[in-house]
Amino acid sequence: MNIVNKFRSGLIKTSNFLTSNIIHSITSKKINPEIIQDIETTLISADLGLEVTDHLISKIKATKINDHVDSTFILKLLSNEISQILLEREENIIKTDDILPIIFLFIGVNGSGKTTTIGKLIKKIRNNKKILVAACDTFRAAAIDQLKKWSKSQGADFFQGSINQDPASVAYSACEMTKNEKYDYLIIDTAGRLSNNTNLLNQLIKIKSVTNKSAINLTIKTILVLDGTNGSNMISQVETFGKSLDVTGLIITKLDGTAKGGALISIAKKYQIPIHFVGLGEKEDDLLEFKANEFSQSLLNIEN
Ligand SMILES: Nc1nc2c(ncn2[C@@H]2O[C@H](COP(=O)(O)OP(=O)(O)O)[C@@H](O)[C@H]2O)c(=O)[nH]1
Ligand SMILES: [Mg+2]
Repeated sequence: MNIVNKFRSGLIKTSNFLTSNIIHSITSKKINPEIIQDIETTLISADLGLEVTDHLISKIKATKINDHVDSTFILKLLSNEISQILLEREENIIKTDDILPIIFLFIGVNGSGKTTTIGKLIKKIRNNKKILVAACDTFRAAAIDQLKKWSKSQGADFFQGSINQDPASVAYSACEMTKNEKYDYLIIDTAGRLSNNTNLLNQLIKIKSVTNKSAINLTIKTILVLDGTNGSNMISQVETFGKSLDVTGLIITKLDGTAKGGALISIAKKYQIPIHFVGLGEKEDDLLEFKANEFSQSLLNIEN
């Protein structure tokens, strides 16, 4: 399957919701307040958020009253406008001028898809590179096993501490190993659930600070993984994690399982944080580099 078709099939729930409702709304060739209202409701329901919705509606209103308007016209207009918003967030997780080694610190709430995404990411970046994966979710044996399985199957080396060991000390050892054994990439997996948010954040801050100490002058990327099925609730997570940790990039998972995929657009408009990948399934190839045009065209079912 080519990349456009992968986006299309992965985003089908949100896409079907948006396109069928919008097509249904266009009841005349001239845009009238009722049509506008209907489209607005659809955009809000798909979690595009007020800001993006207002922006898109203003663009629809600006179309000339004499213009022959049909659903294809409206879907194309929306796709183009959304694409423009998203283009600014398109950025590879590894840039051509990045100096190796790179440390990726994966953060996010429990179940957001961190471990699975790390597994998929190894396949994306492994091309002749030496990769170490470190299990800093040290509280659950099952979490360590899950990460180990992904690492082994995708060809990365695996580092773990003992169960319940301080995750920051595991991270520190992994950084030292990365330098000493000349790894190109270190990927650190973390826990997403602690007794409360403050504890979780404090622990992540500690992991980051020891990583900084061991890896002075190395590139550290802090990647926040968000569960796309949470729709607009993802925003509060960007706020919470972003406040204490300098988040350098986002990965939004499980967009295959929701009709609220529009929340990605709302986040793209609200935060100047690159979106590196989207997760569109549970398998190893279901992680797609985020592409603004492919994303918006798939969402509104526009042929290129
Ligand atoms: N449908 C779907 N499921 C996903 C995706 N990413 C992860 N998952 C599933 O979400 C669940 C939680 O993922 P996991 O990686 O363990 O989350 P973690 O707690 O953040 O490490 C697992 O069952 C994954 O298979 C995705 O993009 N699409
Ligand atoms: Mg995990």
